[in-house]
Order: sequence, then structure tokens, then C-alpha cells
Amino acid sequence: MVADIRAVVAAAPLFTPETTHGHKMSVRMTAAGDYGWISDRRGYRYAPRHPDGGVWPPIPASVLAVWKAVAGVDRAPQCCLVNWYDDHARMGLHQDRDEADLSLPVVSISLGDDALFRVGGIDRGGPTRSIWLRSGDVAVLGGAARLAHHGIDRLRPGSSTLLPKGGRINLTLRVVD
Ligand code: MD3
Ligand code: FE
Repeated sequence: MVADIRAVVAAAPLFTPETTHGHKMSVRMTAAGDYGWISDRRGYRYAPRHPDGGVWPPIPASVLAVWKAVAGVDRAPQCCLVNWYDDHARMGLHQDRDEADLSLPVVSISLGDDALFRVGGIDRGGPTRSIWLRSGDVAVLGGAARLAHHGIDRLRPGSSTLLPKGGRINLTLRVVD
């Protein structure tokens, strides 16, 4: 699967999203499928093209097989978001609610170094719990969890040998529209 993701990155290079306030995110991103998720000073949105102008490569069969095994829905994913973390990258608490049908799950696949995942409730500012996501972990975020606040506080550098230079890849599979 890592080789498949490297081929996706070769076709659709990683980029650094910027928030609407002009701050760079620490996670680099790209995507496969009909849509990618992009963020810049104009806002964030699903988009049918990479910031460089090309269409996204297809979602690798190895990744689709995981969705088919665990998602439990008849729809195929339209977006495989690729989040690439270096040792210092993090992702602040947020909700995923840009998709049209929030009754459909998000499937997450973790590869590489361990990451401290924080998950709370639907309301911002409530209690949270933390768990370590490890290489090979697959999470299905559905039902009440679909609108939970979540984020990545930090990596545990050197915890996996999967990626020769370290770091972490997280794949999220989503139905967009
Ligand atoms: C809980 N990614 O791409 S994956 C994201 O590890 C994102 O890169 C994190 O949050 C990462 O939006 C976390 C686990 C995850 C993914 C989607 C969720 C948890 C979720 C959607 C709803 C609730
Ligand atoms: Fe998210």
C-alpha cells in the first residue's frame, strides 16, 4: 500500500494547505479519486483538480479493498485523502462535515509512526480522550462518531520502520456528494 501511495504522490504531488488566515498547515496533503480536499485563502472545499491543475489519480485497488471490507455501505469512496506527517506535524481538533451525506462513514488507515489521536464529542470544548493510532490501524468513523471533534496531537518519531525516513501517512476514504 505504501508503494501505491508513493505512485499517487508521484502523479499528484504533496502540497501544503493554507488556512483562510494564510497560515500553513503542518500536514502535507494530496488525494486520489474524483475529489481532493484543498484549502487556501479562498476557503476549503472538495475539488475535482489538484492545485497544479490536473485531475487526481485513481484510488489504488489496495485501498479500495479496505473500504469494501469495513465500510458496510454500497457506495464507493470518491476521495482518498492522503495526509503526510513529518515528525513535527499535527492536526488541530476539527469536525469533518464537508461531505453531503454525513450518515456515510469515513474510513481511516494509518501507516508509519504512531500518532496520538484525540477525540471528543459533537460539541466543541467538551471532554476528549486520547489513543495512539499505530501503523496498520483502520478506523471506521460512523454513526454518532461521524461528527465527533478529532485531531492529531503529535507523532512518536522512530516508532515504526515502515517508512524509511520516518513520518506517518494517514489515508481517509470518503463519499463526497
Ligand atoms: C473522527 N485525519 O483527514 S484520521 C482528516 O490522522 C483527519 O490524519 C486524521 O482528521 C489523521 O480529516 C485523523 C481518523 C479520523 C478521520 C475522520 C474522522 C477520525 C474521524 C471523521 C469523523 C470523526
Ligand atoms: Fe478529520
